[in-house]
Amino acid sequence: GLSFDRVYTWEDIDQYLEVLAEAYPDTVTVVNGGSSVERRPMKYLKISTTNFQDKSKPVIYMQSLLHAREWITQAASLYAIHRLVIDVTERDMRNDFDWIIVPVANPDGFVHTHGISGTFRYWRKNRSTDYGLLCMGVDLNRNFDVIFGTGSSDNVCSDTFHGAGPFSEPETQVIRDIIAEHKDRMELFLDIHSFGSWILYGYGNGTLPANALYTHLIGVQMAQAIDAVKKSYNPDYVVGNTALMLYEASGSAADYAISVGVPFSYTYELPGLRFDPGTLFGFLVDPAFIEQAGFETWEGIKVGARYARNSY
Ligand code: 0X9
Ligand code: ZN
Repeated sequence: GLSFDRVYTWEDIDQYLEVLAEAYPDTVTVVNGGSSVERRPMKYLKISTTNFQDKSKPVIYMQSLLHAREWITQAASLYAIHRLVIDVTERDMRNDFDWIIVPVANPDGFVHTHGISGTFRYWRKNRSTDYGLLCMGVDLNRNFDVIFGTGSSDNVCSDTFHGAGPFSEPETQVIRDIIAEHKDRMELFLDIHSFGSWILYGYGNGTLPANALYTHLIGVQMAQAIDAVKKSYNPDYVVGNTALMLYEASGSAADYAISVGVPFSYTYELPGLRFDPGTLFGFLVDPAFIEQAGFETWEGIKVGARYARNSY
């Protein structure tokens, strides 16, 4: 297993997924969904006690590191994997659902944030060179085919540049294809970001989905489960529609999942606070907070999963 006292590199995680699949062949499959711009394999785990053959089970999807600099989010995926695969106490979560977990949704960007002496630590986008070399990269969370271009930038130098068109980037194509393959029984979609202690739902233009009330109520239940185990100096999670609570955001992964019929879809923004003494740490990670971040987020995910099962 992993120790939750450090941030792992893309290579570490890539290798870990292979090791898990080999060590737990009955429950874990590693899939290479396609290549990133810089030709890194976009690997993800399928975790299932029935090898995804039992079509009566809901599928839960989660991903992290779609934004390169949001390092703490890997803890949520790696912790969930740990609890589902290795921990004997999570039988229900393992038995009742098929899980798809994409720990590094933006591998090139994430590798770039490890660049020389931390220069590129705050890189957010992918590493596309299609739009010139002066400014590189597309905001992958603006590149999905949903209300495209309304809450994003057409300036390639912007951190929210939407790209040439919907799914212009190989990384979002991979995610699109995973959703398409499983959307018939995908009940819950979770895109883990940081920072701000938010649980957000669509749409990013302020239009509410038909099940917005239920979406909100489940969001509140998830937030309460996290807050119940959080460290007291972190703020409580706030739940709401992205545009109403934060700002307009088009082309997001979570909104795309709703648009193709996934009933419950959330963007988590993990806390940006330092573990101790409680000052703002933003995108930087206090190693002492990593395990707590994974643990408390998992408490929220389990609540979401139970509702997903009951409504399936
Ligand atoms: O702006 C974003 O992409 C997300 N915030 S972040 O600070 N991590 O960049 C929020 C996206 C949420 N969007 C929807 N659920 N519509
Ligand atoms: Zn983000």
